[in-house]
Amino acid sequence: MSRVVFCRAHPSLALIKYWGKSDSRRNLPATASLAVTLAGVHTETRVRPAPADRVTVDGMEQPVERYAPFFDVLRHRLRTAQRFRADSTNSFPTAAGLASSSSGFAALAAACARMAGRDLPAGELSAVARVGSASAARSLFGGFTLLPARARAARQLLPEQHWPELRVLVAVASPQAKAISSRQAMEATRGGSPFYRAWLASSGRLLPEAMEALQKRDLEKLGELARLSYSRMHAALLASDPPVLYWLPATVALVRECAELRRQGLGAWETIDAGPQVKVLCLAAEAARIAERLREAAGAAQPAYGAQPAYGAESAGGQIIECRPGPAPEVRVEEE
Ligand code: 2P0
Repeated sequence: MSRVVFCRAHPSLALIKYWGKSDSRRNLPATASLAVTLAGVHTETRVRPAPADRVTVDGMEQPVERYAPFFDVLRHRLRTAQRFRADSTNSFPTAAGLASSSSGFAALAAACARMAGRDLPAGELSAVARVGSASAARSLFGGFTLLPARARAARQLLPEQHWPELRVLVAVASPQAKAISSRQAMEATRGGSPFYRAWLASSGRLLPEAMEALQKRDLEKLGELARLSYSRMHAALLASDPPVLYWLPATVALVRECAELRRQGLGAWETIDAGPQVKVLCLAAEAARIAERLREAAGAAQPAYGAQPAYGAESAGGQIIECRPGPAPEVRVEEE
């Protein structure tokens, strides 16, 4: 019998976005991010001892160099020479702007620490996960989280029970992996967008108001601030040289549908990450009605040029995944 460590972790959706690094080598964020950990979507990772580090995601071997800085810091922090084999699966499209790297590195950090026989505090695991992906620092905590600018670790602001009626409808505009990673796109924005400095300044101004709206469970206020955050992030991206545009026709259709829903008195506020998907904040009582409208809007949108057949029948129909504030990663030891 051999020991396997299993971890299920949930992606972290930023309402106020992290976009840009203050230190690329250490992977420190240039902007503070305010996020919610999402139940309803997850990464499941199984870790075993191995002669060399190896990672698969949904059965696909991952490039070792992408994981090397993370494993180096992990081993240093755990004071071990252990190498790991990790096999991950996502319950949602990978590398498509659904924050698979947040839940992925969070699960990996938690599972490897347990395999090495060390249960580090969540704050320490958060700092290790951040080296893999800064958003993963937030996924080590449930509920509502903050990763301050230039911070090495995230922290929990409020538990998931703070706002049990909150829903996030994830509208999948395309399940295809993105052509440009968020890391590349962030660097492109920092190096080539004249709006980068304005983005940093504006992001810092949105944060205190957003924290207050979250504390008060004021969805309208929080939703409007989340809209400003993603819109300004994408405006800076679009002004990069060369420009980066993650949006597809279904993305635009979904943004417009949210505006129409609000005009009709329904509370639906969208946010968009480094990909074409649209995530819509709403309350449980209106979630089913809003989901139906989003499905219709995404389904009616024209497919992306040249993106058939992956952007075909099923995806163009607009898959909607209903999420709610979720828990911290769950870790357990299995025998096989
Ligand atoms: C976020 N995103 O706050 C922002 C908003 C996408 C848009 O964090 O370079 O995979 O690995 O630290 O965390 C996606 O980027 O980037 C991301 P790295 P990450 O959730």
